[in-house]
Amino acid sequence: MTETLTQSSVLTTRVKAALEACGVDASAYGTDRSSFSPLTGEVLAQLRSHGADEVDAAIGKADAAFKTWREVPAPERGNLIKRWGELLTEHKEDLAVIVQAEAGKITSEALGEVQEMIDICDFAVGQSRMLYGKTMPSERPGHRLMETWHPLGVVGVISAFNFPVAVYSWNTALALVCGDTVVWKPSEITMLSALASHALLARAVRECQAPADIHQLIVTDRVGGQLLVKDPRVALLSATGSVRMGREIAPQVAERFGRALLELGGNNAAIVSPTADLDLALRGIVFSAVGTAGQRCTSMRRLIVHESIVDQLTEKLVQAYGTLSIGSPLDEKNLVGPLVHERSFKDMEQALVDAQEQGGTILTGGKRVLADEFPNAYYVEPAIVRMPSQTQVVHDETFAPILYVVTYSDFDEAIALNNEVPQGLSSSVFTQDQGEAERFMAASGSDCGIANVNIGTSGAEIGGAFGGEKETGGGRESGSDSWKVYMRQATNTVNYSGKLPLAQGVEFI
Ligand code: UN1
Repeated sequence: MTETLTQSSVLTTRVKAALEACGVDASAYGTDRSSFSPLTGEVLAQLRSHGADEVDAAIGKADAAFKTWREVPAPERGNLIKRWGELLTEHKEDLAVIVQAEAGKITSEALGEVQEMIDICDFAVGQSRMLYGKTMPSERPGHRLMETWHPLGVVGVISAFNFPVAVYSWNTALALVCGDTVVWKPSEITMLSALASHALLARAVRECQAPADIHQLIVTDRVGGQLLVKDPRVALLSATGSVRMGREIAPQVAERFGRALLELGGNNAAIVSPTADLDLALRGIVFSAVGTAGQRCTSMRRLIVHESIVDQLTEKLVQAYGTLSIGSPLDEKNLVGPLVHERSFKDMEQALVDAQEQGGTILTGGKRVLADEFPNAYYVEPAIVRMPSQTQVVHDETFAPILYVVTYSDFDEAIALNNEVPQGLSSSVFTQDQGEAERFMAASGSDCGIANVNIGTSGAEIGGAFGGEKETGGGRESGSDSWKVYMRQATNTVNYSGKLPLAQGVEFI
């Protein structure tokens, strides 16, 4: 995928070819909305939007298809996801080209995102034979007590631009093996990636002769998304985005007693102990702080460093940042691609102004680059800012590559600093002291959903549950037993005794 970007049309041509290879059909295109590339600012394609009636119809179709799909044996439902995984493997490069063009990822990360889809498909296929319920000893003779897991209904998925297809696939692969149907509202920024993923799934659905309507894609904006949030036919609403979005959505889903799975802000920190292997820490920090241009939910935004090593570590970091090449991800040598749009750049600029006003010193970065070559794209130097403490700007998450550095003197203080912010997605500690590692992962340690040791905050595997606490929303997606949120649980008590003993020894007729 190496190519020097000389003409903007090169990118559009590549994307068009990839969309065609994935089987996106002509009816998706129109004149209602444009899909832009953050690489150049160019329009990649124009799309047709779905109106309120079409959103309503999509929910209706998914609801009707649920009635059939829930009756299909789960391992057979798994066969559909197996086929989807095969098609994703076959079209890994095509989909990565589109993800790269729309989300601005470097090639390796764009391919990694599609790999994450393939991985969750594998996981979900296995899970389709493991939708286990428990049996428990009954307190009554001649009774069996057990639980069963049943399909839940329509799952609404609202996904973000930064992982335009992976996070959606975590939800979709599990929801479909669990017997649910899906209505997907992708980010308005990454509609082409969505159309391509949807087309591959639609092909798998056809080939496996699954009910055609089990998967619906709605090309719509916030207003269309609201219809999904408020619709009582949507049993589970899984949404990834900002804390602000979550605050709006959560009460609306709760009001109708729907189920919500929220994956909201991050603001993740790493603690660096004086015992840490600094070379290893350096690589982990740079990947998590700078990868995806700091636009992951799991991006590292805070570094809590022991005061005895802070100068040494920041010096190494500044040096490492100096070697990162920034520019179009179409050029393989670049490790830092663009911010997604001008607003992100403005937010970054503002955060850096605020940080300085709050006593911070910029150690490196923060400037826009390549503005002459790409006047409509926003490439920035990742920034490191030394802060006297975690002031307000450090508490607010800015979705851009800014790493704030603060110091600690004892480990309890470091944990307190880690936990001080309102968000609670990911965290990590770099240490060779086993006691510190254990304390970090203990009940009184990191309060985040992810607590890593000697690894950065980002780049989780699909096998573990993914999600976070506090303002991050509390949801868990992806691996482990996250599948349970996509199903409803029933408890069954079976009496084969021929008598009717009552629980708790109650006597009646
Ligand atoms: C996200 O940014 O919403 O752990 C998801 C990671 C990726 C997923 C990030 N596997 O960084």
